[in-house]
Amino acid sequence: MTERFDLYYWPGLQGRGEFPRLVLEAAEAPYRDMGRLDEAEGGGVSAMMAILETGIGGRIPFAPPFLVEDDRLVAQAAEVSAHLGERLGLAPQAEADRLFARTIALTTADLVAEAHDTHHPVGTGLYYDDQKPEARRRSEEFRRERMPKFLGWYERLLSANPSGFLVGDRLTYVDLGLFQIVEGLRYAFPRRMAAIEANYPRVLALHDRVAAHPPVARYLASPRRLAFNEDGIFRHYPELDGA
Ligand SMILES: N[C@@H](CCC(=O)N[C@@H](CS)C(=O)NCC(=O)O)C(=O)O
Repeated sequence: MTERFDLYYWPGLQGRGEFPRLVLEAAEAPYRDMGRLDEAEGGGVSAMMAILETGIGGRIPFAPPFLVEDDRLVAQAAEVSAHLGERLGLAPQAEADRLFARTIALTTADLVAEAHDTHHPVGTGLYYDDQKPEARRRSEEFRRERMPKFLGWYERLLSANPSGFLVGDRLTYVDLGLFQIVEGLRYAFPRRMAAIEANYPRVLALHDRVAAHPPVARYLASPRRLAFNEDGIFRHYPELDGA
């Protein structure tokens, strides 16, 4: 094994690539962010498209993000994050905790998909402008029902664990995922988050603890951390927000 990780994701946005990227950064792992790497160095969108076309040894990912490590290829943001967490010391030790961490990661991926669908409820391939009324309806329901349900579930997990982490007694990849969820929801739905986030004090405390983790803090202050924008999963369209 080379111990070098190649992460493939679209350049110019955080998107789902941010979940595995945070794991690599928190572990200070040697990695190449292939979508953002120059074509001359074997990166760029064309390198990503080539793997989406032909795969590596017959392993063809359906969509980014995906990770390549020698002849290994892992796709799906939750699966890549779990794999990296387990490889890089950012996963629980006990098997029961490792399994439950995967449960959390997949639930976080569900939340990400629902956040995406607030602005693309009809079709991923259609423009936002062509699905605005549906986006408004979907966002209302997401803000009213789904945000409290998901955030309340994370809060209950944290209430049940005195360490202040989601699983076990140390930082893991699922804590990094929850950090990103709070960041994303604050960006996309600032009015709604301002109205409800105080109901989730343990979630906020974990968010702040992750942000202060020195490798994460260095990453967040670096140019590698892109700003949120309206190409990603979490988009700020004021008409979709509300208290
Ligand atoms: N369930 C997958 C979804 C992957 C996904 O939808 N990737 C987006 C970018 S965030 C994409 O490029 N999709 C292309 C497509 O679905 O055709 C995951 O969590 O990684």
